[in-house]
This record gives sequence, C-alpha cells and structure tokens, in this order.
Amino acid sequence: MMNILETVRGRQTIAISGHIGPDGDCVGSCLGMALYLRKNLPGVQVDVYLGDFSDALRRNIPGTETILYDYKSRQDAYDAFIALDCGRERLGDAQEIFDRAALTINIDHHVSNPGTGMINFVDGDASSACEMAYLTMDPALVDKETAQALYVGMVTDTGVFKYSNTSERTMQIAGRLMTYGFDYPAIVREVFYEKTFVQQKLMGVALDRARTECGGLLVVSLLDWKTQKSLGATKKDIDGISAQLALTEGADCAILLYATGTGEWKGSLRSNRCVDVAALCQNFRGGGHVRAAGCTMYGDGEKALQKLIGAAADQLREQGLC
Ligand SMILES: [Mn+2]
Repeated sequence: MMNILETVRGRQTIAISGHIGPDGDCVGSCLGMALYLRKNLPGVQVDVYLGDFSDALRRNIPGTETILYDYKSRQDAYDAFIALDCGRERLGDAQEIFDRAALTINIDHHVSNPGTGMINFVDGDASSACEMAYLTMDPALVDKETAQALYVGMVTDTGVFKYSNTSERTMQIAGRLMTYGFDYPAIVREVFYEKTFVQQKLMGVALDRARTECGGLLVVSLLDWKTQKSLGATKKDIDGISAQLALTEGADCAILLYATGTGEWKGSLRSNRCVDVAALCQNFRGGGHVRAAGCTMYGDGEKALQKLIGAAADQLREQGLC
C-alpha cells in the first residue's frame, strides 16, 4: 500500500496528469490528489496538466480552474510526477514532463498497465483511479473538496456503482466520501445520466444503425465522420453509447466503431459476461478492462468493424457460445 505523503516527502514541485481525453475518473483522481497534496503539503507547488473535458465534470469537480493547459510553458524538471488513471504512454503531451521528472509515480487501475513509474501502485481489481488515490491518503486528512473530486471518479468508472468492478471496498470508500456533505445526487445526475441534446441525437443514430451478430450475442454499430459532423458531435459525445448497446437483452458484447476525423477509427467495447474486451483490444492498438476497453483501427470502417466482430466471435466460439 502506498502513502502518497510519504512517497513525495521533501519534494517541492509536483506535477500531476492523467490520460488524453480525460474522463470523470481521470479528472477526479488528478484533482482529488492535487487538492489533497496542496492542503497537506503547504508551500509545495502542485500543478495539474490535463486536456479538455466536459462541462458537467467542470461543474462538479472542485479545483478545475487550477488546471494548466499549456504543457510547453514549463521546461524545467519537476521533483515528482504522479500519473493517474493511465501509464506513461497515454499521457499525451504531459509525457515529456513525466520524462523530465526526478521521481515518477504511477497510480492506476488498468490491468494492461504494467506500472510505468519508478514507484507504482497499480491494481486491476480496483474500481477506479479515484479508489486507488483514496487508498494512498490518510482518511483523517481528506477534506470535502478532495472527497467530492474522488466521488465523481468512482461514480463514473463504476457506472454509478453497478459494474462488476464495484467491490465491497468501493462501496465502503464511496460511503465514507458521501459523509463529507457534498450534493451527491446532483453529481450522479450531471456527470453520469445527463446528456447534451447532441449526445441524445448521436445515441439515437447509433442505436438506429445497430445490428446484431452471432445470434444476438454481439451488438455492433458504426458512426462515420460525416454523421458526427452533421450533428455537430465531438469525441466526448461518444461516451455511453457502447454501454447502452451492451444493455440489449441477450447480448454479451457491444462494439461501437467511430471515426475521429483523422482517418482513424476508435473502437469502444463493452461486455457483460463472456468476451474479454481488454484482451481483444490489445490486438488492435488498445487496451482497458475486461468489461470495458478501447482500440484504434485504420482503413475502411466496415472492414475494421468486421475484424473486431471476428475477434469477439472467436472468443465466443472458444467458449462454445457461437
Ligand atoms: Mn479510470
């Protein structure tokens, strides 16, 4: 178990960052950690570097106004760098800052992460980076703002405590965080359930175009760039679509393939019981969790989708299901 205050003891400058395309767990863990360190290490400079994220997260996570977006502005080396919710390779522009740091610390819950820091705290069984971050903290030193930031990440990465990554420990930590008195029903509604009108429309198109494979065990859909552009959708509007597809009765695995506008395709995969989507995505420039993972594909979209369908079908066949 890691004690983060012990781990960074004596360091005067600390940088914190997470993965590109930051989600609730990424922003929540980075800000939760920053708020905790700033409060408990007075005089120490704690800088958070993150890419852009949704307004709902901005409204519900304390401290987002302190995030630095200019990665090039700081050329000198930090005394310590804490990478949360990812390994070095998904840090994007913050990778250079990571590489220059005197001490690198990696806190993550992705099974595919072997631990890319000098010091690592990685547990593939943890619900979220926020749960991991909380475990590095002294509960007596956590305040309301830190608690709220961490709660946001736990809510989003567990799908409001309903995915299989939710453990007894997850619920105990979340229960304790709730005692700090922030507006948790508002967080659940705003960061998880509420969608923009564009997201609702995009979801509608994705559902309308969905089809089943392997006798209904797979539900797949494809969103080309033209469709996304016509709705004014951006990457963050994709969130939640594959999870919705996976809620189809009789389905085990959902595959959403969407264009990014740069000639590449991103796969967003979810599974309920049988398909190991982390293993599947590792064969297609990606990774993630057993029940939720992503990958990157090139070339013709329909052909790329066929490859993913084939890989999922292979797994189902090995289990005698398809
Ligand atoms: Mn996460």
